[in-house]
Formats: sequence, C-alpha cells, structure tokens
Amino acid sequence: MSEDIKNEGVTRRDILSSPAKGAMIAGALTVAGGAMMPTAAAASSAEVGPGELDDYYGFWSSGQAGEMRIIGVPSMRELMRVPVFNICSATGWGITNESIKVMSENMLPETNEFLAKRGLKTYQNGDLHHPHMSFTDGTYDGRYLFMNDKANTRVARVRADIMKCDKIIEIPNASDIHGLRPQKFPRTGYVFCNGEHRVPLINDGSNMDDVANYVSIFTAIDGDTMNIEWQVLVSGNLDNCDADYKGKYAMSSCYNSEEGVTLGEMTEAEMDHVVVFNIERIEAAVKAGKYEMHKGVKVLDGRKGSDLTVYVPIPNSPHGVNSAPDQKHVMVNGKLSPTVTVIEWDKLDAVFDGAEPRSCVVAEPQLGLGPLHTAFDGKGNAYTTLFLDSQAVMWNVDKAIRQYAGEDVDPIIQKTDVMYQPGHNHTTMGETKDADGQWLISLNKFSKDRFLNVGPLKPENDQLLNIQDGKLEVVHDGPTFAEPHDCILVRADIVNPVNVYDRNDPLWEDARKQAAADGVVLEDGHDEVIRDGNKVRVYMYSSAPTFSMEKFTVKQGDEVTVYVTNIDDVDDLTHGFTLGNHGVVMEIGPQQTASVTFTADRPGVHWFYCQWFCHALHMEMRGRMLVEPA
Ligand code: RUQ
Ligand code: CUA
Repeated sequence: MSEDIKNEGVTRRDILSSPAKGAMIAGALTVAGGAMMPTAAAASSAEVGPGELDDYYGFWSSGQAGEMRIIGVPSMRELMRVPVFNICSATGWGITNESIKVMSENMLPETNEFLAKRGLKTYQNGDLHHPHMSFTDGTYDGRYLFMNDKANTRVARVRADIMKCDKIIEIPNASDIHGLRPQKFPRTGYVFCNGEHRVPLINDGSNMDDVANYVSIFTAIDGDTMNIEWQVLVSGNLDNCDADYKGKYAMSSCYNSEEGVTLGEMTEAEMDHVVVFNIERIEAAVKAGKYEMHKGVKVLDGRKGSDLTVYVPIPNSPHGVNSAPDQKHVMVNGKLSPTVTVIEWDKLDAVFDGAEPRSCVVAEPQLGLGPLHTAFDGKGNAYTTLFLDSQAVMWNVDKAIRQYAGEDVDPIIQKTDVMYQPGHNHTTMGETKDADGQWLISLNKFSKDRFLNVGPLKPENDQLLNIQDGKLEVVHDGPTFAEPHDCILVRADIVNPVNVYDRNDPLWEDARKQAAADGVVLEDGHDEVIRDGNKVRVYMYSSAPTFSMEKFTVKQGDEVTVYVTNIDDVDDLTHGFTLGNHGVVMEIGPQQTASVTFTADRPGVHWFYCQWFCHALHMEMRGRMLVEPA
C-alpha cells in the first residue's frame, strides 16, 4: 500500500517516520473515484530522499538570467531551466526557427527592424521577475505560467503541459514591464502588468523634456489569446500589482507619486499611493469607445480625476502588493515605511462612490525596516520580508486589524533572521485561496558568507522555512544564480506535464506546413533533401542512436534549413542536433520536430552530432554536411 501511496505524492518516509504522522496521513486520504488521493500536503520534513518526489513545484524567476526555473520544494533541488527571454546553448532557444518565431512574431515592427539592423532576430537578454500561474476560481489551474521581462517590455507565457514558452508579446506604449499578476477570479482571464518607468505616450523624440507629461501604463492581456485588451494611463508610476478574488479590482503600488526623474525627486514625499483599477468600469468605457488608439491598443485615461481608478495614499514608496487567501484583504508593503498597509477589498466599493480613499485601510502594523513582500499561511497569519533588517516577520492579520481599531494587542508573533536582505517571499499555495501553511521561501539578495567563496560575484540565497507549527524555522540554504526575484509554490498534483510530445503540437506547425508543401510526411520518419533555388530543406529523423541521414550535400552560399523529427516515443529520450562550427544547436524531444536555418558559407566537411546523451552509441550518433565550394 505504501508504494501505491508514494505514487500519489505521499512518501513511504512520511508514513514510516512516526506512528502519529502515519495516522495523520491516513486521515488525509479519501477515496476519490476508487483511488486513494491525498487531500492535503502531508510534508513535514525538508528532507526528500533519493528517488522520492517533492510535494510542490516551485516556479522561480531568474531575473537578468532571463529564464524560468523549476525547483522541487521542500528539497530545493533544481529540476529544470526553461529558457524564455534568454538564448540557451543546450536547447537552442533563440536559435531554432520555432523559438525565433515565438520570440519575434508578436514584437512591434519597429523593434524587429531595430534588431535586424544589428543582425539580430531577437533580443539577447531579458529580466524575468514575476512568474505566476493561471487561475480558475481563485486557485491555480495548471494551464499556463505568465512572466514579465522588465528589460525589454515583454510578457511571456509558458505552457505547463510541456514546460516550454509558447508566446512572447511586446507591450506597446508602456516602458519596462515590472509587476505582473493573473486575474484570480473567475479565471485568467486577464493578465495584469505594470509599465514601471514613465515615458512620453508618443515616445518619438519630439517631447523628451516634457517630464510632467510622461506616463506609466497599466496593461490587461487576455491570458488565452495573449492579445492586449486595454491599457490605462495612470498618475505616478507602477511597481507591483495583484488582483482580488471577486474579479472586480486590480491594484498596483506606486513608489514615485512625485513623478520625479531623479532619486531625490522620487523619494521626496512621505506618502505615495496604490492605484485601484475598477475592471467593470474599464470594460464599460472600452465598450463605450472612451479610448484612444495607440500602436493598435485601446488606451484609456485613468489618471487622477478619472472614474476608472482611485488612488489610496500609502506610506512610503510602497513595493509588494499581496492579496490574502482570506479573499478579503490585500497587503501593501511600505518599503521606506516600516509598515504594511492592509486594505479591505470590499471597502473599495464606497471609495469608488466618493468615500475618503483611506477609508478602505483596516490595519497598518509597524513590522520592521524595509517591508517588501508578504506571504500567507491560510490560517490568518502573514509573513513579511524586511529587507533592511534581514528578517522574516510572522504576524497575525486579525490582531493587526484590532490594533488599528484601538485595541492594545501586538500582531507580531515572531521575527527570525534570514541571510541576507530578503526581497520576495512565498508560501505553499500562498497566493491562492488554497494557501496551506507548509513552507515559506525567503529569496535573499545576498549570501555573503553562507557558502564557499566563488569570487567577487556571489550567489543569492534562497532559504526554506518551516511554518507548519505556528513558528518560523530556517531549515535550508539554497544558493542560486542571478537572480530569483520571485517564485510560486504549487501543489504537485496540480501540475501534470506530459512525457512525450503530441505529434500535432502547434509549436512546429510551420514545419508541418512546409513539409506538406514539399511532399514530406514528418510522422513517417521520411527523409529528403529539397532544393528550391539556393534554399535547401533537409528533412531527417532521429532514432537512438542514429540520424536517418549519414550525410547531405549543399553548395556554398545555400540557405539551409534542417528539420529533425525525433521518432522515439520513449520517456526521457531527447536527442539534439548540433552542427559544428556554425553556432547551430537544437533540442528534439520524443516525437518533436525542430528546425534551424543557417547559411552554408564554409566549404568542406562539417559534422553534425547529437548533443543529448541518449544511448551507449551516443558518440556515434552523427553525420556529415558536405559543402561544395561555389
Ligand atoms: S520586485 S524584491 Cu521585481 Cu518583484 Cu520585489
Ligand atoms: Cu541522440 Cu545522443
């Protein structure tokens, strides 16, 4: 029986480690459709033995490294890297035709022109801060992950069934997308994202000194189509955002209500604000045609005085915005103020009808220096990172509300040191209504002396804290490379990736169409070389340990496209195609087709080989490209 249960995510170790725990786990099992299913996470120790599976998928950002990472929690083992805004040497992301299409087809024409002038098909970098999963009815639904690129004003989507990026869009009019959150209810629905930096709306060089008329822009994307549905101009700038559990409001923090352009100007005022977006009113205004078109997007005016938004004063340069799993409250983290401001979503109805903006504030506890982000355990407690104090603080939301109402209570339960300078934190399922209070991750910006010295550039330090027993306990240090800004922790049963690609996956639709036009049937393991002027299309297939072609011949100057279909349909049998001295590489998963285009400009013999160790004869899995001199 324990082996059956292990397959459902509860481990033998959990059952055997103590009789009391075994009983607890047995109590957490119900019979659903005849199968034993765990109804709650049964983890308690951070130790996950060899061969045992984690209880949670962690989806990590990587900041300026540009990729998304998958980390097992609680083991903190890195499971996968998913290239998104970066160029990847292993998988050929940014090099294959399929990835270049994703990276370029939804960019503005002027961006593609700008890149083409530099000989590029896509940006070479990105700055991925905020990965968040799609929601249905207030909780993760396992469909997609959405994420921002602060560096080049883009938003990407990763398909959770194959863990590959399938869409990247550039956000017009805005400058530098920072905060990003999906709509939680009724579903995603919208993906909300914040343009952080203020620029002229018509940013063509004609009005660069007119600083007062720079704008920040809030954007709503349709998560299903990745179309931009509307944008709203705001006063001040935009930092982080979140959405409510009723589908009525989204909220963004602003650290620069001064609308300054220097550090001194941006930090002058003691009070900044959050801006609240009234989704129903915005949709009605869109319907009524109350927008201007800019670069193909409907842009509405939500600056101060508009009825689409309200501005709630918050001390002081607030940063993180975190909607609580009680579905009632949202926390705005004060950054330069030692406070976290607690707002009750429902009280915003009155504010939109003219009530005093701060009447929606129900608590404002003093927690310590540099509060940046807050996470939740689903049991009424909140966990806030204190950047300057290098601490995590655990506090009770209800007590904070009572204290604000005048009662003599202290909401702070415990503070503990984290190493060092935490930014984001996250709890298991903590940004959903199913927060389960098992683990807290503290993403620390500095590791200093926690690890062997690796030179002037140190890793960051992601720490794991046990929060199962009503207290904070650091149980693990996890060094990571630049730079985990944010993560989410998703119960493992929600995420169900496939092992083998579907032959009809839309990812390589163009290859299928071209093959059909060339009379080649990819599904057949059919190989062929098609010459079309100076364009040559080489179709081959791979099956461990061979490519179907031992060689193909082209002429110097030909534009060559190589399509490889991996006809193996076995779990974990990925092949690759690396062409020597051409900067050409691609990953080809089981049943996948991938393609790459290059100019054969180097006469002579060039070997191509499989770069994924797939077989005892993997070294022999290679062939030749013969390039005849012109
Ligand atoms: S922000 S450290 Cu880019 Cu998420 Cu707060
Ligand atoms: Cu195929 Cu190595």
